[in-house]
Amino acid sequence: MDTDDRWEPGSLGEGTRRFLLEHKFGMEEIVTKLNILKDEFAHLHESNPIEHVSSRIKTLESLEEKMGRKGVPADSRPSFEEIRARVTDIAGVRVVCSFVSDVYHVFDMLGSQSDLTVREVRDYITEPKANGYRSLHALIEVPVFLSAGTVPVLVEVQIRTIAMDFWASLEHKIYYKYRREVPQQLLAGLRDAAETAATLDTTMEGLHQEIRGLEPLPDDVVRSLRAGISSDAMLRSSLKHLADPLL
Ligand code: 0O2
Repeated sequence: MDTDDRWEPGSLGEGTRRFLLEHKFGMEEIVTKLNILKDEFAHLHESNPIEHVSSRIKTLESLEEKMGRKGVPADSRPSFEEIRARVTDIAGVRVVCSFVSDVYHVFDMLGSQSDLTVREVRDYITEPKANGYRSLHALIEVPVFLSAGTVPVLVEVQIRTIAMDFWASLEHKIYYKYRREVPQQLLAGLRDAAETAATLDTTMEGLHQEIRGLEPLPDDVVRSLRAGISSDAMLRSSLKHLADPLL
């Protein structure tokens, strides 16, 4: 095995560049697929299960830190195969949806595409982490077609609601601010906030299902929605109309 097949600590040698580029290409394939679905829903359907899509490749620093945590420290010069097997979120894509049912719908639409293989699913919605974290994680393998052949690349796709995303962003900031030593009081506050977010998701899902079973919304409500009125104001307005269509 030559040096190009092994990790060089803190360096962007040719092997490392190739390794990270492959992940970037895999990530871009998945993002394109999700954006196609998002556009299709925007143009051809009444509602869109995808609010937004974001993506990132781990930085060298963050990847080396996680390699250390996963038992393949950078200074042991692990092979790229070893790193790939232990660190599965080098390429990450995040999909934010309005409703919990949309999370599973998006997962089904992506996971059933014939060129993708779902390697693993971690459902932290059905079984939230002890700290309150909720999200659906899927490790998806995508073929990347390069000049020398096809490389299978693993991409971690995280699908969550707006409420789950709001919670996770704040928790992530707190976690790093306190360098993983978060005070007990804050941890308890975060767990409570996670419960509140889960309750909000359940309530919104119920209202959403109820509204979907009724007449289509009037044009002025749809226009307000497209203009970006908050979902809370939107729901109140829609419900007011549905309660009294002459209003
Ligand atoms: P970053 O900065 O987002 O890249 P783990 O050992 O749990 O860290 P593993 O085994 O890969 O990681 O499993 P998992 O559960 O799929 O976690 C991978 C990623 O999910 C994390 O990447 C986070 O993005 C997100 N995640 C998992 N658990 C939590 C959590 O409790 N809070 C928040 N805010 N995000 C979480 P990184 O590398 O930790 O971080």
